[in-house]
Amino acid sequence: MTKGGLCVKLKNFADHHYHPDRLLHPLKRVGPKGSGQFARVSWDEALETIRSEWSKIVREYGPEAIMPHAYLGHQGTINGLTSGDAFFNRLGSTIAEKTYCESGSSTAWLMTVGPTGGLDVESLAHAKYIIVWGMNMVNTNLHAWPFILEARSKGAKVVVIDPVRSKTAKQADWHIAIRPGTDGALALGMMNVMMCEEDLIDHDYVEQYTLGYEELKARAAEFPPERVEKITGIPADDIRSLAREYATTQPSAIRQGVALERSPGGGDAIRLITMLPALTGAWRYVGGGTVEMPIWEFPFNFDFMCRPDWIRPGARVVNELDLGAALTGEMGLLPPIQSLFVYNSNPVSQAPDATKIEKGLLRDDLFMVVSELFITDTAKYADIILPAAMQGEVIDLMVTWGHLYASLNQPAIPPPGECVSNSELFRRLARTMGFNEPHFALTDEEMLIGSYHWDASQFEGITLERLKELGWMRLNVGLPHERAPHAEGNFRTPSGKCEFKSSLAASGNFVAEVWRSGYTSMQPGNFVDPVPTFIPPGESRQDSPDQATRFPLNLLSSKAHAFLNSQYGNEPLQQKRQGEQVIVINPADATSRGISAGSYVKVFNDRGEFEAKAQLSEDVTAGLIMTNVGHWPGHNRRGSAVNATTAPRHCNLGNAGVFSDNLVEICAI
Ligand SMILES: Nc1nc2c(c(=O)[nH]1)N[C@H]1C(S)=C(S)[C@@H](COP(=O)(O)OP(=O)(O)OC[C@H]3O[C@@H](n4cnc5c(=O)[nH]c(N)nc54)[C@H](O)[C@@H]3O)O[C@H]1N2
Ligand SMILES: Nc1nc2c(c(=O)[nH]1)N[C@H]1C(S)=C(S)[C@@H](COP(=O)(O)OP(=O)(O)OC[C@H]3O[C@@H](n4cnc5c(=O)[nH]c(N)nc54)[C@H](O)[C@@H]3O)O[C@H]1N2
Ligand SMILES: [Mo]
Repeated sequence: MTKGGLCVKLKNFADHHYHPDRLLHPLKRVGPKGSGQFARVSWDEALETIRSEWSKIVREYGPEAIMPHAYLGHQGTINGLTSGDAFFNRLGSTIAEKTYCESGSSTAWLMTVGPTGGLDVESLAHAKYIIVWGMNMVNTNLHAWPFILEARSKGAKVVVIDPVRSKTAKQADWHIAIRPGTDGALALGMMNVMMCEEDLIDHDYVEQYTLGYEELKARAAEFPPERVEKITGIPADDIRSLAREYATTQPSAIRQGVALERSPGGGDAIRLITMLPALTGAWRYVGGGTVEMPIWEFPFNFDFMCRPDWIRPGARVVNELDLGAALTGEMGLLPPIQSLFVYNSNPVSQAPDATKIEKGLLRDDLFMVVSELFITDTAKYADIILPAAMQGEVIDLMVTWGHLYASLNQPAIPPPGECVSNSELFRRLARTMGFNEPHFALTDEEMLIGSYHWDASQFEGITLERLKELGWMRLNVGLPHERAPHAEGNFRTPSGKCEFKSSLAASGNFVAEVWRSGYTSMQPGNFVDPVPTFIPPGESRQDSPDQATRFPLNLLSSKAHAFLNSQYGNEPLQQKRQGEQVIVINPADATSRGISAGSYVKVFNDRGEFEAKAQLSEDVTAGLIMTNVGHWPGHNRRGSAVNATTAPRHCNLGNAGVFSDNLVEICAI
């Protein structure tokens, strides 16, 4: 897939394995909370401490007083996103809803086209018009870029829609600078041109393979380009040109980025964008259509992985993005969270409202366990730390975010010291807690076998044995130069059509089950409009003018080029490559605040603050500033980073985070 190329962030992968700071043995806290003073203990002592503390908590408060917290540290099938779910469901703990990323996008995608992989990024080579929408592809999805370059060498036009003139935008034929959180309005404006002003619709396709055209047209009629210009900041005539070019240059393709979900209306924006190729019939062509996350072609057996059958009826669900409020008591949880078990995640760096999380983690009555590779800003607060194995040390089948291959990760070296994989961690914890179910005695390979429906058509010809020989295999979903998965409809929604009017919406808001430990919540009363619309940002100069008088700048936080979220942020060569935490600011905004290039500034709002070095650039328009997420707060000046300022609110679908919806002020220091 990468044609032999390696992401910059993985250039020093071997150094990472042999990093002198790597945790090799269990530790227990010996100083005050958060002091970072630990002493080595045996695995037996660590597990016995967990057993006795948890037993006490369960006796006094019940098992829901224990909460896991996990996300994307490991990206494999048995050590990644769903690892540990079965254990915690069996324990009866609070269910942690894991919606840091993709839950909004995927919920929108599933509502509109169903669990399909969509357009293969390799097929982009055959497209004539390509929109990269809310994604800094050159940074975060580099393996797809060569296919775009190939298309362009054959004459394709490349458009990037991004508030920032990102690395990717700089390489585009056309950069459309949109106000953050207004992508839904732009999609509706394009639809207005296509459906109302001009007739640029493939009526035959719409007739056969879609549901709710008239309702969508009525919605689009509310969004003429002149109105959309006011919302998005994009000139009306540019909206017209974009709609016309996109609809009439086939095959046209849209690569959607996760940034689209990071605003209050992100879910509906993604539904609207996902509908565009059905309106124009772009799905008819190889290289036409849209792609969000093709993971849906993997035939997971979530029931096996997560064991939702062990969830007690009415079990409590707490969203991980609300961790601060959950820990400090602000949420008023009964029973309160008395123990937090963190693995595969680094919330002090990656979760919103991090200042409040740190306050919660200082609670003396909170028993905190962390399974980690390093003493991160989060692990620093633990009572017990358990050493984890790295990806190069354990077997797993890697799931994909941007292609259609199954890759078997086979251990290159054994784990050092007393490090264990997440799968082994939960085997040990289950034994410690006396859980005798056969599930907890499965070997890694047995878990891998159980985690997939190997007889599914996508896995035809694929076996664990063949993967061991070959390393990777393409899913059986058609070849990139032939694949047109929805040329004849075949959407995987309840109606089998692309749903402009969602039949799932009628059942209320829902979070796609993978983010919920296999627990699907169809909460009545949490109503989603069956026909998507534009939902304005929560924090912006246009939408919250009062707040904007104190905090007039909208702060975006993109992924760092040299880090993977916060991973590799402690790797000296990677740090050198990334440089220190900077804040990119328009010269006009800098001058009016007396900020000069290269000076340090404080970025702040009511939630918190961090410091960064000012970089003056026209890459951001006045009113917008940008920084990167992933620098370790503890390595920054004053020990904090961007998430000290971000808000723990949710996008309208999938309870995703709204990291782009953030007003701040900055000042020279
Ligand atoms: N190097 C590197 N690669 C990574 C990662 C990493 O940490 N480092 N992380 C991985 C992960 S977990 C993920 S989820 C992906 C995410 O990868 P992407 O989908 O690319 O997401 P981001 O980097 O958050 O943002 C991409 C662009 O969206 C823009 N943006 C922000 N808000 C909006 C908005 O409201 N509308 C529009 N149109 N654009 C907006 C930003 O300016 C930015 O240029 O990257 C993955 N790849
Ligand atoms: N401001 C802002 N915040 C964001 C985002 C943003 O764009 N802006 N993006 C969000 C997104 S898209 C994502 S995906 C999240 C990511 O949030 P996280 O998943 O919390 O991010 P990571 O920094 O990768 O942290 C994973 C931790 O797991 C550890 N780890 C790695 N492998 C293993 C393992 O095998 N076992 C165990 N036990 N631990 C392991 C790593 O050392 C690391 O400390 O961040 C979100 N936060
Ligand atoms: Mo992510």
